[in-house]
Amino acid sequence: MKNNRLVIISHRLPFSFKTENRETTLKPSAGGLVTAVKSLDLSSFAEKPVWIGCADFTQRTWDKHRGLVDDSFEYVPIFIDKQSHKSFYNGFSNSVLWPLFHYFSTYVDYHHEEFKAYQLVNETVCDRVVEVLKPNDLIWVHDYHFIPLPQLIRQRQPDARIGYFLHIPFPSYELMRLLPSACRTYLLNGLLGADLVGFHTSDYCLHFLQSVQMALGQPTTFGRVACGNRLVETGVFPIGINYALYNEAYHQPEVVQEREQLLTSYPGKLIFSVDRLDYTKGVLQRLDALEAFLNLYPQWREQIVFLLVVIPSRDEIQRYSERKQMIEQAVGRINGKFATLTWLPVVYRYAPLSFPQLLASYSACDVAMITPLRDGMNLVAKEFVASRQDQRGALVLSELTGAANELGEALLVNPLDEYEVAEGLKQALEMPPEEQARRMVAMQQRIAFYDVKKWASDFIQVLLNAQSATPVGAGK
Ligand code: GDG
Repeated sequence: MKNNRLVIISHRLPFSFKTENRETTLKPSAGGLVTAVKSLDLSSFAEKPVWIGCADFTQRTWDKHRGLVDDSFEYVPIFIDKQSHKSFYNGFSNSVLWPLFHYFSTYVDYHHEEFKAYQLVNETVCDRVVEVLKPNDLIWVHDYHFIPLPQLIRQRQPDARIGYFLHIPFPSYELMRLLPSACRTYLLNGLLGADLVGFHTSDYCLHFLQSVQMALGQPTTFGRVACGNRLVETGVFPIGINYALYNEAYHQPEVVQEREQLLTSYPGKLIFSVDRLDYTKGVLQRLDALEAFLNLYPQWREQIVFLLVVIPSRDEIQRYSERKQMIEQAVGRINGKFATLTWLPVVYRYAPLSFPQLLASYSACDVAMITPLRDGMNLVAKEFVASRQDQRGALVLSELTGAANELGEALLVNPLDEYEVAEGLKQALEMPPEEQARRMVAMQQRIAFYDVKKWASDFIQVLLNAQSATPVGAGK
C-alpha cells in the first residue's frame, strides 16, 4: 500500500454545509460508508487519499467555506446541474435500481430519459476522476449510483486498479431480466470494468455471476469472469461496524443520562426500532405484527411500549412521502385501538436521534425489532448487539437482511408473516436473562472480530492482489 494512493468515489462526500442566520457551518455525515472509510489506517498509503463525490452545495459555497473541512482527505466535489441530478438520483437510481435490487419490481418506474441522465452523470463523474488520477492509484467505487463507472474509467485508463463495492443486494437474474436488455448489458459491463467486485453476501455474489452468464453469455469460473484479456475477481465482504465505538459508548455520561431517562419514562418492557423512511425497511408490516401481538396476547397490553423511530429520507419521491402517511395512519390505528387513559402502545418519532440518544435506545430496550423486507446488510442490528455491554436484550431480526447470515443467534423471522413476527416478539420478551446473554455474547464475538476496519482492509488487500489489469497469460 506504501506505493499507492487511495481514491474513494461515492455518491456524496462525507459532509455538507448548513447556513443559518448567515453563518455557515460544516455538517459531517455519519452512516456506514463514512465510518468504514474513516476507520482505515490512512498512514499505510503513500499520500493523502482522495474522496470524490457529487456536491450538495454550490461551487460558491465550496470556494468560500472549504477551509472548514478536515484535511484527512483531498475532497473533490463534482457539481451536477439540478435537473440532471434529479433524473439520476430520484429517477434511475432510486426509482429503478433501488426497488429492483430490493425485489420491489412493481415499484420500478423506468424512463429512458432518466437512464440517459444516469449515464450522463456517470460520464461527468468519470471525466473528473480521470483528471485527478495518478499512476498507482487504488480506486474504490461505492454503490448503485455508480455501477457504470468502473468500465467508464477502464476505457480511459486501461491499467487502472479499480475496486467496486455494492452496498445493497444484487438480485437474482429473474429481476435483472426485467430491465431493457441494453440497460442490463450496460450495467453488467459497467461492473466488469473493475478488477474486484465486492458484495455483502455470497448469495448476492452468485446472483451477479449468474446474471453475467445469462445476460452476457460470459462464462464464470471460481468466482472470476474472463473479460477479453482480463480476469475480474468477485468477493464477499460483509460490512462491519466500529465495534469498540458502540460497545464503549455504554458508559459515556450522555448515553448513561439518556438511558436513565428512557428507563424512567418506560418502566415496562421497551421494544425499539430505527430505520430510514423506506418501503424496504418493512415498518408497516412491523406495525401489523405489533397489532397481531396485542390481539393474540392481551396480557401484554400496558406492559410494553414500542418506540418507533423513522428517519426522514428521499421524501421528494412519492413512494417515500406516501409511506410516511401510511405509517402515521397505522400508528394512529393501533394507538386508537389499544391505548388506555394512562398507556400508549406506540411512541412514534419522525426525526433523527443524536448519537447518545440512539445508543441509549439500543442499550435501554428489551427487544430490538429489526424487520426489513430486504436489506443489503443492516447496520442497525449490528450496532444494537455491539452496544449491549450488559449482555441483555433480544434481537428479532428479519431473515431477509444480509446481517441474518452473521447473526444466527437472533430470533430470525419472516417479516411478511405478522404472526411469525408476533411469536418472535413474544419469545424475545419472555427470554430468560441467561439465554439473552448466551446469544448476545456469541453475536458480539463475531461482529467484534470482523469489524469495519477489517472489512475495509480486507477489501483493499484483495484488490491489491487482483491481477485483472495484467493480460491473462502474461506473467500469471
Ligand atoms: C445501506 C444499505 C447496508 C439511523 N438512524 C439514526 C442513525 N442511523 C444510522 C445507523 C446506521 C445507519 O444510519 C443505517 O444503516 P443501515 O445499514 O441500517 O441502512 P442504509 O442506510 O439503508 O444503508 C444497508 C449499508 O448501506 C452499509 O453497507 O447495511 O443494507 O441499505 O449506521 O446507526 N444515526 C444517528 N441517528 C439516527 O437517528 N446518529
